Amino acid sequence: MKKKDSAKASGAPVNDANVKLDNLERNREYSDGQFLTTDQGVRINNDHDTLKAGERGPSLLEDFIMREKITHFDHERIPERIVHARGSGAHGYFEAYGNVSNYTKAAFLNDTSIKTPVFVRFSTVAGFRGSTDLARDVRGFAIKFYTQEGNFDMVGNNMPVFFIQDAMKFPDLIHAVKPEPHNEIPQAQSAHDTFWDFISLMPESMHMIMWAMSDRAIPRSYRMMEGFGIHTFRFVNSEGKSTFVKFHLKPKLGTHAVVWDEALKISGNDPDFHRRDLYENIEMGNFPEWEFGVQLVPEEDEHKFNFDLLDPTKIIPEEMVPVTPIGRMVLNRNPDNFFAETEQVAFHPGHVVPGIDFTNDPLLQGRLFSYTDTQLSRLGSPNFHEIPINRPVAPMHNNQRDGHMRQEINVGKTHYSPNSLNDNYPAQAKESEGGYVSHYERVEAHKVRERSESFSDHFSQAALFYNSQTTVEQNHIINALRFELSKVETVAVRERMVGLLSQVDKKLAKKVAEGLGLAVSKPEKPMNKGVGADADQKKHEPKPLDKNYEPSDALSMVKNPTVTNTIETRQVAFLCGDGVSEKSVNALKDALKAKGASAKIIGPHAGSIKTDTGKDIKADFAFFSSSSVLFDAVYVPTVKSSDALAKNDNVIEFINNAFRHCKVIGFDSTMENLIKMTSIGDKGGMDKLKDVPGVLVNSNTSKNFTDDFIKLLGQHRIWEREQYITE
Ligand code: HDD
Repeated sequence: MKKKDSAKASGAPVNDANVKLDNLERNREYSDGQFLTTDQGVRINNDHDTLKAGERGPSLLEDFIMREKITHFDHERIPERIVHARGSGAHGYFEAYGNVSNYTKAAFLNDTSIKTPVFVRFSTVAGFRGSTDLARDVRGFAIKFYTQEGNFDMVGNNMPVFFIQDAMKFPDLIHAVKPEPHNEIPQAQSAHDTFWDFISLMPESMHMIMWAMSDRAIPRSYRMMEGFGIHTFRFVNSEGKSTFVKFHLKPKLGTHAVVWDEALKISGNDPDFHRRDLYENIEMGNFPEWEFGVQLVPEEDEHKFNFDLLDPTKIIPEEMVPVTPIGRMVLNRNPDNFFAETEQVAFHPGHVVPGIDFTNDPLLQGRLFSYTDTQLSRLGSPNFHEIPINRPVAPMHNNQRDGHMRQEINVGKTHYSPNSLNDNYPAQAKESEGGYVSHYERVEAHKVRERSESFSDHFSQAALFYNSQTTVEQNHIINALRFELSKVETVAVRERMVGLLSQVDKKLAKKVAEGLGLAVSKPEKPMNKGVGADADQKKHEPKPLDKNYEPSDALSMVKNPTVTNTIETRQVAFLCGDGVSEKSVNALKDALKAKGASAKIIGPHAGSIKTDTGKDIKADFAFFSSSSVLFDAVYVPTVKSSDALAKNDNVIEFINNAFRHCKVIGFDSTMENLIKMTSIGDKGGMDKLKDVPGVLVNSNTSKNFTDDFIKLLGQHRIWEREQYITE
């Protein structure tokens, strides 16, 4: 690619100053107009044929060009991340609203004139690098803020809690969820024995299980997910006063998911669904945006809650402590090279800047060790901070030296401190000069290997989450648990899980048990095997449900106060055929475009389709290479060859799936013979269709068809439709 084209082609506004992008420029390579060379810069005359003794003779060892090419290829792979191997990244920026200087001295959160560059990587957790995007899984949401005071990484997820309370259990959790060790089955799924065996013995995971079984685990798009820092961190202001803080990101497009049957089908139709969606939208200039917010808790209120702020399996309900917006984050540029940027980026919750500090959350404390350690084996050297995507934009000087693949050429003869030969440079910075000073926290305690008793309420917030959902969302949780546990072969594990669920909600447990052909036996004391051998079992017995929690709308995607009816960036499939009414197509297409959505033309073949006026319109996809699960809604305009559509199994399946997945479906009234062939057809004839939620018929009498279609599309899904679905 030519140098001058790169920013434009990747969707970035060319004049959008981003110091990190300038910082990357010195490493970019543009081969346009250049000769092919070896790694040593020698021009290559022929890289198609090996050097041989005669045209049909043996290859010669002296062929340095062939040896270099093959050797480099042999070493192209690095170990994938042990978790979060599958991911997608993008560049962007963060702008502060400038309202938190009382709480933190972090300049990038206070100075409204600074546009802080960011690189964000979204991921699934369990699957390998090549696994499907639509696995039921937690999504990683990791942000590197290249601030002027050094890099700050928020290494979060799209769910605000975690499975375990202590980092010591992380290897066990991951071993349990990854494919089973004897046969490496299943890929990117928690629906198997070892995962649920572990979970059934770890009641502390129940809150996270509710989130992971909810539709949050199958997002519609990375652009439509919330992000959470999960742990309680500390803000520290210029007077040294600390305030507890939880980080939140709220997507401008709302938080949305697909449905489970759809997720399964997307995995087959387009395993790169989320990756493609992120990439394409950034290329099209639909820059994803989030509002960055914080929940702030004064230090003196630390013990005011009925849970422990240090326990990462707990949220602070937003109704108790509202989220204060403090800035916005926009992603506006795709990486130039997946490996160099998305694969080599290395995040670490321990990368903090002055004004942000840790708490004693034992999960966070363990993470502070793990992330540097893992980069040493994944990226192979303590110099991973020098990889272009990882290096800060803030100046970097220290006495760390050498090691594999060192890039920097440190000039001078001192690399120790104190030194007198270089006036003791690089010099330590006083706090007033921006030196990082850890929060002055008093710690006085016995050395113990123990869990705090204040971490023992494992069910109340699980129940809070479940009770805050709409009936539709609750049903999805029940169905997810049925699906997952029905894949567990060991009946005792299923039974233990039903027992744990009954501690959260009896009706939930009963419905899951029905799906498994089990009865809910009388509630037994839940097992907690996640304690030390000499631990006082009584002390760690899970506490009974705390009934003081009020349901929280912020936990439901449907009732969420930030829910928006925007249809921006949504894609509507237009099922067309030769002789399609140009007027019908253009009417809805233009109306969608005006609201920021788009139409995709699906036809009987690739290439062009002839309209009723003889014009050609380009088909984006063919019936045989597409599926309604890849779109947000479906429209069937008047098509002359309507019989051909009515007889096409792909078209029928397209519409039936859209119906099953509760998507808006619009038909021109002329398409009656097609409607009759679909599962909508048996809902009682054309005149009854107006009673079927989310199915619109466009006739001369229904002037508001486009308005109604757009309004329903803005609801994301027509959940009332689920009454027609039997599973
Ligand atoms: Fe972790 C990667 C998020 C607990 C150990 N983690 C990783 C990534 C995300 C998270 C988003 C991918 C970053 C990227 O895109 O490169 N991890 C979390 C969250 C946790 C959490 C939100 C709990 C609140 N993680 C956690 C624990 C440990 C780790 C308790 C170990 C004790 N995580 C790792 C790791 C990874 C990682 C092994 C793999 C690749 C990497 O770090 O760079 O070190």
